[in-house]
Amino acid sequence: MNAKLGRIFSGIQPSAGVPHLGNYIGAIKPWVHYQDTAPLKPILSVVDLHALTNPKLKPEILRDNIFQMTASLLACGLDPNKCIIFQQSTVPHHTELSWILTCCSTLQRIQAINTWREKVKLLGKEKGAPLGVLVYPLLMAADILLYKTDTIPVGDDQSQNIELTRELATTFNRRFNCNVMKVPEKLVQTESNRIKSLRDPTSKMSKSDDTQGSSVTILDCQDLIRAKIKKAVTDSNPVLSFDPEKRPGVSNLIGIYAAMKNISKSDALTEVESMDTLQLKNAVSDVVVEALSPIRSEHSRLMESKEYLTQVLNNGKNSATEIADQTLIEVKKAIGVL
Ligand code: AQP
Repeated sequence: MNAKLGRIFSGIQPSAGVPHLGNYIGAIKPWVHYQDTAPLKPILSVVDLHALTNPKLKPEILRDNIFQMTASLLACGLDPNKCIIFQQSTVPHHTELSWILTCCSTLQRIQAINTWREKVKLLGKEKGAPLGVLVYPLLMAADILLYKTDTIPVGDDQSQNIELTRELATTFNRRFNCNVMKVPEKLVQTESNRIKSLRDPTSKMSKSDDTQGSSVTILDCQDLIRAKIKKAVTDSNPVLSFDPEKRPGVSNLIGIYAAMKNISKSDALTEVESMDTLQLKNAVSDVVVEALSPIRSEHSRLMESKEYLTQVLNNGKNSATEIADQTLIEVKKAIGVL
């Protein structure tokens, strides 16, 4: 048990129903580890309200994605008896606290966070992007502060949002002369743990990237996995080495190999050093196929039972609401509306 971890909160957007290899390696595998090592049940949210920042997401797709994502998390090994899994919008406290925090922040402060510029670019709507793309860090702050979170495992691209959350917690406590907000610590994933796109290994593997073959999803069949990895962009140097700066494609594959085998990158390099690029791709495909096959069949079994998935989310909602209720009452008393 790692007492330092305290309460962990993390979220995943159901912007696509099924996580990709980056989500699996960078987030879900660590969550499975935390559910056995953290002293309090980790809280994991299917953050559907965040997915609304994508204006292209259709209601019937989102509805299905929420089930698909929940089934994916369970199939990957998350155990509803060891963690709290819930759908964000079923706990309205998130939006309520988000508004209160919006009134504690400034436009200038939010505009200084550069993730919104990237999101606007990604959505391709410089003029028409939803305001949520700008203010989502305040909803994220509410997600975290509502559960008096101690530790937030995040990718380095989310560091600015966590800094904002920490600042908001401190400002709130100072302004309202209270100790309601817990200032969370971030557990930053280094750049080297980021899984890159198979088509462009200089950018991260992403659910919103619709370039064909850019990501492997956890439900891809064996043939598709092998085909995508075979086409992964590498370089013309036949000798393998690990150098994410100069050789992003090859290094990404070595990183995937290491993560799927639970070994260090240097051990992975030792194992694959004598291979050529095609052999490396085959070796990576083998370990990915081996790890994902049972997940794929468990996912399809779980999708047969929507009642069970609904029950898991309902139980999660009840547990999350119990904690969120408590915090929101304290917040309301502090700001003078209760
Ligand atoms: N490429 C990646 N490598 C390692 N970890 C990753 N994560 C995402 N992409 C990679 C981690 O997955 C968790 C959930 O991510 P998210 O759903 O909140 O959205 P994201 O970080 O914005 O990831 P995507 O795939 O690019 O989703 P969309 O396209 O919906 O925005 C997070 O812990 C994240 O660090």
